Amino acid sequence: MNVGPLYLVTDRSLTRGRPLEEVVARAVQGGVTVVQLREKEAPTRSFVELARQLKALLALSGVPLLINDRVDLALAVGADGVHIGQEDLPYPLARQLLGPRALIGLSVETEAQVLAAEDCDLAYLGVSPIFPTPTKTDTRGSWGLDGLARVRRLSRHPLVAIGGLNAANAGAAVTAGADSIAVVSAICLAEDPREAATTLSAIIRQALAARRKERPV
Ligand code: TZP
Ligand code: MG
Repeated sequence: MNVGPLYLVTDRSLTRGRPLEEVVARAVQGGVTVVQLREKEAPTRSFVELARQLKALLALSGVPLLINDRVDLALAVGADGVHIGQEDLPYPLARQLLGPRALIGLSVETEAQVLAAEDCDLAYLGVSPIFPTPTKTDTRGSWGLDGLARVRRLSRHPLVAIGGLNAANAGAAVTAGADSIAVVSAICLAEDPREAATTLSAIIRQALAARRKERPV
């Protein structure tokens, strides 16, 4: 299973007070192809509850649900997979626990991490962050579009670009090598998350089509 071109990462503090399910439902109507539930502060009990709600919501459209960091919660709620970072459960243990069908995405912040990930059976590599972003500040620097292009040359995995991406730069990120664009604020904070997703989806798909034409595989 592929995560598709438009990837929504949730942040309940950036929904303008709207319930997360409402924002996610609208975003899916606009063309989001995968949702990652990311909860850095929530107690386990509320994290599980949210995951259950999103799973039920997403089941209606067949959009996969990934859980950030917490392999145990992904297993508990029957999510489609997890997104792990370099400080989380190591890939082999996540794979062992979740089984061969689970989607596992891994964040990379350095070229050494990109190379180490070649041995993993990943759904995607999260190239993080492309640009500095107020949404996540505990990062070691940013890849930029040149860095993203370097990762493209080094990795066999599909690439999800994240960090500071929006309608103005998503096309350039695809041209540089991203197969999928992940956003938090460009959708969660949007006045109309459905419209924001529709616009982003069109831009990304257009850039992917142009890239295929330019560089047929
Ligand atoms: N990982 C790397 S950057 C980031 C995460 C979760 C936040 C991206 O947020 P935004 O608002 O799309 O820049
Ligand atoms: Mg993590």
